[in-house]
Amino acid sequence: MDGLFCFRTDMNDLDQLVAAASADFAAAPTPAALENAKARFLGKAGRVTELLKGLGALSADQKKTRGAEINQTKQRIEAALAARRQALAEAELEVQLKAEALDVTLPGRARGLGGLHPVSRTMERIEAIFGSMGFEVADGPEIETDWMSFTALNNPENHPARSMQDTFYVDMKDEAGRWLNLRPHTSPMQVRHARAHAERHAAELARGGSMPEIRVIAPGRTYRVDSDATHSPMFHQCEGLWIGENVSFKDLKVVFTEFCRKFFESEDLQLRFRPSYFPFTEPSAEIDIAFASGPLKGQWLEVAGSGQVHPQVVRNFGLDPERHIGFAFGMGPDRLTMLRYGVNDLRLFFDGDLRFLQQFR
Ligand code: 2NM
Repeated sequence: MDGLFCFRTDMNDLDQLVAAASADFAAAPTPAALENAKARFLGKAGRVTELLKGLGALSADQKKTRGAEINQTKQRIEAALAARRQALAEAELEVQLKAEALDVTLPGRARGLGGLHPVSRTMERIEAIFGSMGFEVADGPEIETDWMSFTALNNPENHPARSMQDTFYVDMKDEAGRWLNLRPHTSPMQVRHARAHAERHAAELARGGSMPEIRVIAPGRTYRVDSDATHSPMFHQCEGLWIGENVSFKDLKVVFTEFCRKFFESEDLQLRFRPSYFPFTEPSAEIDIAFASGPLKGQWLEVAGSGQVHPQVVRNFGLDPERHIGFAFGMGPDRLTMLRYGVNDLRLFFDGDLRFLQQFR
């Protein structure tokens, strides 16, 4: 006999059965244990079923009364079972909620904020300013042929720029049997752009017609065998080219002065064109600027090289230098970035140290 039957003697056998079931259910710690307890009372061989089987021995009247009492008992046990099931489910949910609790007041784990590299920002500024003056942006390969990097630009065959001390070569030859190079300046993009332009308008030109002006800048990575605080083997250049029928040095001055004022956000900036030499321009000039205020006030700083495009270079564009003239210039966006932000070591830009780069975000 189950000991639990004896804990309240004032109850009849059916009340005691309900109490025993409730106690068993309450003692079941898990839903699985509860289903086992249920089987002991309501299952095929359970206590309630046993009681129902006992009805057969009773008279019709007793059967009716006792049958109704057993059915009530069964309903009370089922109600106790349902209550315990619900309590267990709620407890389980409570445990789960505790385990998966989220402190919504914790600071978020922010995704690292990306940002443009300072030199990329300079490039974008340069493109925007020249864009506002009607310049297109050229593109081109970083691995170039000897003709594009040197010959087209009027470099003599024995020019030192061609030497391995200055230019990186790639272990592969071009169609002319010359080693390919990592372009040492962005001029090849200008040459490719100008030649494509000339070819596009060749038919009109042959008929004596005119061609739209070439007005383009060529920004990009360039490579030279050079490495110290102010030179990186990979650096950036942005060159500009304006070719038309009546484009003069005066236009170069206007365009470049406008560029410097916009780029350095200074209207009282001074410019100086200092005679110089490049194989691809004649005459040639270095462009110096001086700020009217700030830490560099009054100091002449070289920011670009420039000149009227050499007739041989115009010919290499596929154009007639008697008809098409213009100017070109070249500058270093890395140096412009150093000037604009007051950075004194170029290598910082290319070390990839986020502590440095994040300051420009
Ligand atoms: C410079 C200085 C002067 C230049 C020349 C050309 C081209 F393609 F027209 F020949 N592009 N860039 C040039 C002229 C570059 O950099 C210091």
